[in-house]
Amino acid sequence: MPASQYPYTTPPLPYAYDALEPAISQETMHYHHDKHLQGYVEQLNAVLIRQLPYQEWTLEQLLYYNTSLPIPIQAAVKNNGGGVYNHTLFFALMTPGGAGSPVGALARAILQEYSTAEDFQRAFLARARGQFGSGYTFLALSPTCRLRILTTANQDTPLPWNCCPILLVDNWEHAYYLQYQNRRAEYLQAWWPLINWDIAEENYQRALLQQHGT
Ligand code: MN3
Repeated sequence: MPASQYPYTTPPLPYAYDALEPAISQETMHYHHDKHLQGYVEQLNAVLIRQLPYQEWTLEQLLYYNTSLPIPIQAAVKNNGGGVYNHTLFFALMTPGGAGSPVGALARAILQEYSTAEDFQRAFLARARGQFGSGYTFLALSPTCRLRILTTANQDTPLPWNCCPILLVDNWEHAYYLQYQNRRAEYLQAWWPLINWDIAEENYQRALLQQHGT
């Protein structure tokens, strides 16, 4: 996670705004990155500006230990910090063209948990299609190092459940409505081939280290 401490900055996209076309339009990427993510960054900084002790915490700590924060700032930190965390992961996990299918140790772990890569894809996309309201669908590593498909509402992350995110998709309407209107299933089908499986593998390796260390 780049710049994961106060003051937060908006990480630039690792590709051009139009690089994911036609699956995700340049206009969608401009709004999503420059307005939505930028907004979460600014609001998180505004919440923390007078919270000196918590400026020293990492973004992960703010989310993981959210209920240890002063009650008046808990919700704002969870919502805006989660918005920064989730969007940073989400944008990094896409790439023009995509790598096609899982690679490395993550690919082997997926085959252990789901019998084929296609079964995993079906299960993941079914959860994403079926999610009620705004939120995310994650592939995450459980405390016992098992792969789990999870959904969170709003900008919540799986961190408070001791689960480390590996892959996620943004199911908020702002992620697709300009292009797909209410057709979330079409958006999800178009998103899948964009997944940067090299980054997913990096996230998996980091998650393994984190879960073994706890
Ligand atoms: Mn979003």
